[in-house]
Amino acid sequence: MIRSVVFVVSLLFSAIGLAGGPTASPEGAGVYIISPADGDTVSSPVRVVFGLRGMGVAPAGTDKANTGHHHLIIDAELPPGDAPVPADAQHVHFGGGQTEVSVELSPGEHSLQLLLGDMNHVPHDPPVYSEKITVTVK
Ligand SMILES: [Cu+2]
Repeated sequence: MIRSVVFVVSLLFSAIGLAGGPTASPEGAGVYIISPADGDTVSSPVRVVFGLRGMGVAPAGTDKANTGHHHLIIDAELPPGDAPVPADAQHVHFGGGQTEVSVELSPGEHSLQLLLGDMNHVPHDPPVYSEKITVTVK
């Protein structure tokens, strides 16, 4: 049972090209969106609160094991795991070590997902990312 789960998870990683970068993440590390909840109807600007377990938040450029900074992926798939996270309207960096943001979103459905990056904005190995949630902006 466990073996088949591991197999499926590794298939998922390869399917979406997430190999991870040179910086290791510890076992049990996880990132998650505290607020809003999946399926919520919200008004813009939307306050998004980031949660992290098993690792610490550090500003970009900080060379410290088991730390990273948040990236909010908006209406996009996860980027490649072995390259710096793009910086654009759909890939927002929190290189200052921020753990929440107020983001302007147009009315309609939007997806939100968190991806942790190392000091060089590259995802860890294995990559640390949240479930993708969907919110509706009224
Ligand atoms: Cu970054």
